[in-house]
Amino acid sequence: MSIIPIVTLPDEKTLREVSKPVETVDAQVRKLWDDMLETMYHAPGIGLAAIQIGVPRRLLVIDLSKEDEEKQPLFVANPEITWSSEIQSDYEEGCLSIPEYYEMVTRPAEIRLRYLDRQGEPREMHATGLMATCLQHEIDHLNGVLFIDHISRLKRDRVLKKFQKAQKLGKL
Ligand code: GNR
Ligand code: NI
Repeated sequence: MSIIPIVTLPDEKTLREVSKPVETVDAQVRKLWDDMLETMYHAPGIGLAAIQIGVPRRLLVIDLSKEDEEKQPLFVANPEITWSSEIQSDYEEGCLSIPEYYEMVTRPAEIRLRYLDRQGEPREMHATGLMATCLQHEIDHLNGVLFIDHISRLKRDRVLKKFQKAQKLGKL
């Protein structure tokens, strides 16, 4: 397994890409998932989409376990949200591709999901709470969407400008 550099703003060329489905869950996909997981644990973060390490495939990993608990990695390929609750919930989100920026985001509180698991078997799951938030955040990445797209334009433009400026000053 390897730790791979995470793509951050202002690299919107990469982060805005729409990722393509994987055709089969093979050894290459499992290797990519393992690298994503190691990169995510190292960051540290609770979720990671493949595009965040520069690979435009519809793959993500999530692990919500606490530091003192056994790890609980979730490997997801080609996710599709089949249902979202009318009820919304607010959560303060962050993103490894937008370091050190946190903002409240409103999303459906519960979702149902179809995806392929680590064996390539189709699965369904119902997610609530942080898992529902995190899955929606990661699936957004697969579609080139960032959590700042769910906040006010003023705040979004301010964040984008900050990262553009930091890069110009050689601080990224
Ligand atoms: O580590 C992460 N924490 C987080 C917190 C609230 C909502 C979403 C997330 S996902 C984020 C890692 C990341 O950027 N995944 O794409
Ligand atoms: Ni993110």
